[in-house]
Amino acid sequence: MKFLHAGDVHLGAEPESGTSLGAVRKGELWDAFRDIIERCNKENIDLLLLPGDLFHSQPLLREVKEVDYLFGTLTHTRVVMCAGNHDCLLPTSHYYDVTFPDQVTFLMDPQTDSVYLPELNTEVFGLSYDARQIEEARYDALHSTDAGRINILVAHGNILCNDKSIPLHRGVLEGAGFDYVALGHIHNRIEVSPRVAYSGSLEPLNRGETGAKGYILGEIQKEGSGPSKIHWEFVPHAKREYVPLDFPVTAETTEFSLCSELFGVLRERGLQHMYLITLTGTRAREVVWNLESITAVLAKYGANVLELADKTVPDFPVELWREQEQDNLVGRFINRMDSVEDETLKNRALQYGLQALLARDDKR
Ligand SMILES: [Mn+2]
Repeated sequence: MKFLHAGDVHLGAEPESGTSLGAVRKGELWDAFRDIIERCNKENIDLLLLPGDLFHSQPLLREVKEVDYLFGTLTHTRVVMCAGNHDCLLPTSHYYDVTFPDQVTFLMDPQTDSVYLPELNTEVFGLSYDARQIEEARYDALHSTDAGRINILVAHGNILCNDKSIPLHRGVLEGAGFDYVALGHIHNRIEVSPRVAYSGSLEPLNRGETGAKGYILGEIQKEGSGPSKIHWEFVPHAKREYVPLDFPVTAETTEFSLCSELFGVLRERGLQHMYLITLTGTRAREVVWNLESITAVLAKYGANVLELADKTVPDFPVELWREQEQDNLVGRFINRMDSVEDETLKNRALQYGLQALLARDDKR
């Protein structure tokens, strides 16, 4: 039985809204979901598991209808889904206004629900959020009932901390007799155990969601009532990643050379990605980076630099000034810093102190 587990699709979200990427990203979230449906068809996936937050918020009617249409294009795959905290089943939910095709099961009961799919000898358990916040450990009551079947749980909750969503407990999940537990809610991919996993978000939804995003593709083999064999892997799929990047400069780096070198690195890593860059290292002391203009130049080349921070320090000739400037404040400051024992602290104090002194005099 081949399954595809896609958690936290968050359709309708607009990451980077208010920037030039906003509308693009909103569309890419839908593209990513369409890709999933296409992959299900191409590879004859038996079961698509959507463990909540398919939508980012209460879906619009036209959005539910789009999903309904896409589900209708599935040629082989059965779908089991539930509502998470973001798309919870409030009485006014447009989820109630559409009847998904027969191959889709929406586990809507807020306490305990399941569906048996005889052609797959598989029973899928789960429940749907009926409120944005639920602190009761509702999944703790769910367990497999027939060891002759493949038993799967789709669950939306938090195994790491209490964030007013349903708390999950590793021991309980592992002991409830499930062949696989498809988790949603945490946007990082987490392998809780060989049979319990978060796929993470399908696409990164904010700048904190760095690294590869995608879905889980797996297969379960079961014969008789003995334990099943399972194999699954994470498949990176997101159109773009948020990439944090430290970029070291030297005293030789000029603004033009920086743009050129940085562009080389970004092109190598992929121009589609969204970069969060920190300049590090030692710059020539006369250099003042114009971060806005660097970002604009890189944008002109087609690179998405969303953040550019300057943590470089100026290259002061401390030893030379210690002698040359000993009769003034600069020299006296350098000599006084000798009493600081911690080398890192001393260097940082020298950098900041000299910058402040020189800015005051504007001499150098
Ligand atoms: Mn959630």
